[in-house]
Amino acid sequence: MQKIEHLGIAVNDLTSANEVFRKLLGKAHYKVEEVEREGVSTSFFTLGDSKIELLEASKDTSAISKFIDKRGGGIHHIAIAVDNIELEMERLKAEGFTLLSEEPLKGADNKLICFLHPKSTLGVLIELCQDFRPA
Ligand code: CMX
Repeated sequence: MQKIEHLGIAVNDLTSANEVFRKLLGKAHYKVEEVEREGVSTSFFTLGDSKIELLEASKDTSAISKFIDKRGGGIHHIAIAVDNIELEMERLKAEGFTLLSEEPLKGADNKLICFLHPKSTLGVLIELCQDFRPA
């Protein structure tokens, strides 16, 4: 486990949230990316060695849509950078954590990712992510 790679924040409206975070951080987001499989539109801001990811639901069935309906917007997940996601998944599974996928998935911002169920991590949704540079 290396560091907090990013914090994910669920928002109702990405355009107005980008503006709030532009004012807050004093700089604009560096990318916007759709993650079709997850039904989300995302934007990323750098913050020192870490990042902030804003997430807006692009489908009613998205995890972000359900989260916002239940809890309103706010911190949705903590993403931790790892060197070898498959080894970490194996280790965490053996430690009794519940993984939300059997294999790493392709996530936003050139990452391989795997989520851990918040019921197994004290109510906090954790994402593992490893850099992924397709050849
Ligand atoms: N943080 C903490 N708790 C959360 C949570 C979150 N982000 N999302 C859901 N929960 C809690 C709910 O509050 C609920 O708790 P209670 O039973 O105490 O009410 C419980 O988990 C079950 O939640 P639910 O609303 O019934 O939703 P599901 O069980 O259908 O799904 C989860 C929950 C975590 C399995 C699902 O949201 C998931 O698979 N998340 C991972 C994928 C994801 O979040 N994708 C969006 C981001 C993608 C990206 O970053 O690119």
